[in-house]
Amino acid sequence: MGDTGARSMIDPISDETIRRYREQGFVHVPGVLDADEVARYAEAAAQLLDSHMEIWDGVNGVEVNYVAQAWRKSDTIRELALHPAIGSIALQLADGPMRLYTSEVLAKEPHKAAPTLVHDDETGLPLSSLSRALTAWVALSDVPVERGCLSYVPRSHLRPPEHRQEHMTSFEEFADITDIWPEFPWQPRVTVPLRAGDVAFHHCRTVHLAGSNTSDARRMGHGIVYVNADATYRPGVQDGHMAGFEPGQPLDDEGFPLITL
Ligand code: AKG
Repeated sequence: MGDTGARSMIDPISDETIRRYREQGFVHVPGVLDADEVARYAEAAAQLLDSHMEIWDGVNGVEVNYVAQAWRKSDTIRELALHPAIGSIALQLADGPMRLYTSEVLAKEPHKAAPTLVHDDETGLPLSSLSRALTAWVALSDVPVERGCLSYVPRSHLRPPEHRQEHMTSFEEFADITDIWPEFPWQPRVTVPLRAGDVAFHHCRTVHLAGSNTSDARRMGHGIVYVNADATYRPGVQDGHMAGFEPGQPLDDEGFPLITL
């Protein structure tokens, strides 16, 4: 499915990988981080979970234990969020100027975590102008199917606006996917297990979900959210860190660094 083998920081990705991402709305890139990097970032992520963990208690019960704005809370996780190899792939996939918006540590505890509900990321972002926005889901543990890897609906990022929920100002507004896209139950899904160090990228309009963790080990990942460089603030959910921003105001370089190759 994806590129193969470990990569150096400035490797270009193949045209085929880019084509598949644009067509399908997600792509799996193996071996982006080496074993030493995985060990270091996994330790930092575990420390953040010990000190700052929040609980995503969703429609399915406890779906994910997470740390919001993780890159602002740990220098090591900041380094991961700004990792040149991951940022470079994101830029090549997006094909336009991008900035880092946020990052989250995303864990599922063994035998406890429920499936992650079906959603796309655009709905929950308090921003406008998200045509190229994407998430890099970095595996900091092996994530086989049994540990709750993500599944994606191919081409769902291309569905028309009437089948998307572009924005919400409170979680009460969140619409079940079948209400806004009645064809959803009949769409094929692609389940993408990851080895530690692999990264799966998905467009912000790609419909996705994750399984429960029925294994004996914690599932741990780090989601890095990149947005169009000219994205602007649109009051919405999870916007506590945007205090002082006016509606329509562009993101600044200091709080939301530009990604460069
Ligand atoms: C995302 O990164 O967009 C997710 O939805 C993550 C969900 C999960 O980690 O289970």
